[in-house]
Amino acid sequence: MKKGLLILMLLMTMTVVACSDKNELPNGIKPLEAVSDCDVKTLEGGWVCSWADEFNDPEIDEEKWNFEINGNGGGNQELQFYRRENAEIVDGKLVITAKKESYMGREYTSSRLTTKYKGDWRYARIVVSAKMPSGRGLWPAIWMMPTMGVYGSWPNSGEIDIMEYVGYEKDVIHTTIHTQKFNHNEGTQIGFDKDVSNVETEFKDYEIIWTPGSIISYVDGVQYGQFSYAAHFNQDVDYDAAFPFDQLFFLILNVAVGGTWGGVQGVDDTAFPTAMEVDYVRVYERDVATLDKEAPSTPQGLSIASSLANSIFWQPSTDDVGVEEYIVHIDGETKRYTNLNQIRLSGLVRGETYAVQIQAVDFAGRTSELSSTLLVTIT
Ligand SMILES: [Ca+2]
Ligand SMILES: [Ca+2]
Repeated sequence: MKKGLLILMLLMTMTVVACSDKNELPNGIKPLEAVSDCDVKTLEGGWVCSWADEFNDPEIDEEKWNFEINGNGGGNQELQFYRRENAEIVDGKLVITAKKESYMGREYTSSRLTTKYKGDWRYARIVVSAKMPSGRGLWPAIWMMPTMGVYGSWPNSGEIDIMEYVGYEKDVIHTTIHTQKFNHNEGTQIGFDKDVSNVETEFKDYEIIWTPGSIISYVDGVQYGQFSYAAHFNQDVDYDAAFPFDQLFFLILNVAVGGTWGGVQGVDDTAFPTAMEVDYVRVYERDVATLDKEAPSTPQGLSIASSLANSIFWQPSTDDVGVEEYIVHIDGETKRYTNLNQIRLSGLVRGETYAVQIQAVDFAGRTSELSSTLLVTIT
C-alpha cells in the first residue's frame, strides 16, 4: 500500500469513527485496496475495484483469462468453433471476431473467454464496456456461470446473463437469469429487454450490481432489469431453486453464431467478419470493513411455508451494508446456516415439535438479536 494512501485511509477512518479499529470487526476483515491495473479505482457507495482488465497489454493476459476451445455448440446448437486465434488486443480493446471459415467440421469460428478460477466472485458490481458485432445470426454475450456448481448442473446452480444480444433484433439488449425454477427449457426464465441506440457502433457500460437476494442490470448507468428473491413468492421450493446466486460465479465473454436463439432467423454470411470489442472489464466489491457500522435488524415474521414440507421463511433483515447469512437456532442451539431468508429443516425427528429462532449476520460478522420463536412440528 502506498504510504500516502495509507495515511489518507487512516485519516478517513479516524474522521468517521474516532475509536474505530478495523481489527475490532467480529470477523477480522480488512479494508479493501483497489488493484493497481484498474483505471477507475472506486465507485460511489463504497465499491472498490478488486479485479480489472483494461486490455492495455499487447497480449491477452492468461493470468486473468481462459480460452474455451471447442465446437460443441455451447449447449444451444451454435455453429461456431471456438478458437484462441479469434481473440486479440487492438488499441486497448479486446476484440473477439466471428469469421466465416471452415474449421474442424464447423463453418464459422469465434472465441469464448472465461475468468474461471482466475476471477470468481460472490456478490460484486461488474462493469463491462463493450460494442456489439452486427449481422443476422450473431449472438454475443457478457454473462456468468457458477464456479463450483454446488446446487447441481445447469440450470440448478444458476446463470446470470448480464447482457445478451441477437443480431436479427437490432439495438435490443437482454438481461436474464436462469435457475432450477426459472429457466428457458421450461420457458420460465426471468428476463428484461431494452431498446438502446447504436449498440453496434458505440461502447456502452453493461453492468450488474449483485448483492444477497438481488441482481440489478444497467446499461450506461440506467437500470433495465431487476431480479429479487422473495421467499413468500417461492414457498414451493428451496430458496436456491429460485435464486442460487449466493455462490462464486465467473465471467464469460463470447460471440456465438447461430444457435437456438441467435440463429432463429438464419445466418447472414455477408456479415462476416464481425467483432465484439471490449474496452474494459472492472469488478468492484464493497469495502465492508470501512462501511459497516451497525448490526442487522432482528428477523421478523417467521412463517411456515405453505407448499414445501418443513420449510420456513421470514422477512429479510435490513443492514447498513448487507446481511450475509442467517443462523438458525433450534431448541436454543445453533443448528443451521442459510444465505437467504428461507430454510427447509431437514434431519429432524418426524412428529417432534421444535422451537426455531433466526439471527441475521452481516458481512462484518455483526449479529442481530434473536427473532421471536416459531414452533415447527416436523412432518
Ligand atoms: Ca481499454
Ligand atoms: Ca452491518
